[in-house]
Amino acid sequence: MSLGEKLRKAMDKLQGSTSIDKETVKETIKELQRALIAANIEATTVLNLSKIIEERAFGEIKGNLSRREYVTKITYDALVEMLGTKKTPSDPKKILLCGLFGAGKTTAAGKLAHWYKKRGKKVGVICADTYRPAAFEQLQTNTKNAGAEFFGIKNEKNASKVVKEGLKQLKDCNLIICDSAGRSALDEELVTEIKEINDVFDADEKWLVIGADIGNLAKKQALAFNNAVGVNGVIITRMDGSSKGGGAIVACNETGASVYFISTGEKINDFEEFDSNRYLSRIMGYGDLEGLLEKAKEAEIENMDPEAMLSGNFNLKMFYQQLQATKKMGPLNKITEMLGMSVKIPKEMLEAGQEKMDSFKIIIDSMTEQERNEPELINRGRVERIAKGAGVKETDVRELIKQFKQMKKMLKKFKHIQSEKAMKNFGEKGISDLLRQMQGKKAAKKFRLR
Ligand SMILES: Nc1nc2c(ncn2[C@@H]2O[C@H](COP(=O)(O)OP(=O)(O)OP(=O)(O)O)[C@@H](O)[C@H]2O)c(=O)[nH]1
Ligand SMILES: [Mg+2]
Repeated sequence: MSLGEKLRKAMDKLQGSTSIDKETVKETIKELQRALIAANIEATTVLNLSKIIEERAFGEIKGNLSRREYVTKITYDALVEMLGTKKTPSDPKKILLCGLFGAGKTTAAGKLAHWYKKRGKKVGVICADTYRPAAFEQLQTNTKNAGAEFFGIKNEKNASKVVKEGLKQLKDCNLIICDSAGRSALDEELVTEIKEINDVFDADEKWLVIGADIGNLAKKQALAFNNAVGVNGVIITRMDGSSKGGGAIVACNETGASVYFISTGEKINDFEEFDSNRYLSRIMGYGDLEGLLEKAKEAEIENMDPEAMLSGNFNLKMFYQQLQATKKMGPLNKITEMLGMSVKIPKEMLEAGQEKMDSFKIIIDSMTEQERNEPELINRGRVERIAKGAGVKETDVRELIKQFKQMKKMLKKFKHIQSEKAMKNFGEKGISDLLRQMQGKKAAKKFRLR
């Protein structure tokens, strides 16, 4: 039985029991532990996961979920966390690929070049493998297939020299990928070479390429390469052939180096961004969980904290949530209306169709975490990059930012008026009643405690 099937079996235990009590949760955890230990996942990680589930299982349920749905959801979330939730960097400048013999570095270099090129980057690839005779031609072909620029010096033995020259030749590229040579083990020779390359190349991203078949041994390798050059990301290859992929992913995540991509075959398109949620639902065959997760997400929106929105830290994530909530129940409009205030939500915002909402979501997803939190950083260059990444027009990105700014301005006004006028018109109880109606008890209670 694969890891996915075993995890599924543990979750089914939860679904099959008549009531959810401490005993059921304990049984589920035990089953999960068996599945994870059998996949050679480290005991500390397994215990950590068990503790998280135990602690959260009887917490306060948000929204309209049953206890069974709630425990399923927190268990699923804990597994997703274990697999890592860091997003693939959207704007890397230089990526150094390292790894042992035959791990799939040269193949991954071409796939990465293709992946980022499709997202609007001008990509160059340097062949710093001066060790294996056919490396030059192999990488040159892969790069050509990706539609990226290639640099290498045939018969040159000094890898650092190639990198130095490559950086000069590819200076017009906004992403440079460097493929390095592999060895059968991380020996002194390889460490010295990769360190030298790293010094000259000065990469912002240093990614280890490993095959899924090594399972939890991935941890040892990730730590060793981390010692040599400071690995911050991982590409796991041969996910098509192995059942140990889960072990390798968890093992890398334990070292703090997140899995960014998985490779599922030899062809250029057999490559995807790693998404722990998607991965987990796939290995567990959990299509039916989608509905539940969607329901939980809606509950989160309904539980949005109005105070956080008014705190001045309003950002694009909250904007998106608010747009969804506004569409559903129009809460802000209702408040402003009832308070007799002149601030109104722009009509186009309320009338945004589902298509627009989806496009806003893709645009926000294409931003970096920093951009989502500090949208004022988004200048012309960034607009261009985000639009390319999201596959939309630049005017769409600008429209989103415009609407965000309008809402932020409105919230500022609202905060100002809220304290003076609201009290006069409604009194404290009136407002908390209104908030309770719209956002649930918690928000109302918070308001009263102000
Ligand atoms: N099935 C499968 N094969 C892969 C995958 N990735 C790479 N390969 C194959 O694995 C072999 C080795 O891949 P390379 O990209 O040359 O590996 P490398 O790390 O550059 O190897 P060295 O440069 O010799 O260290 C090739 O035959 C690839 O086609 C994958 O995800 N799945
Ligand atoms: Mg190679």
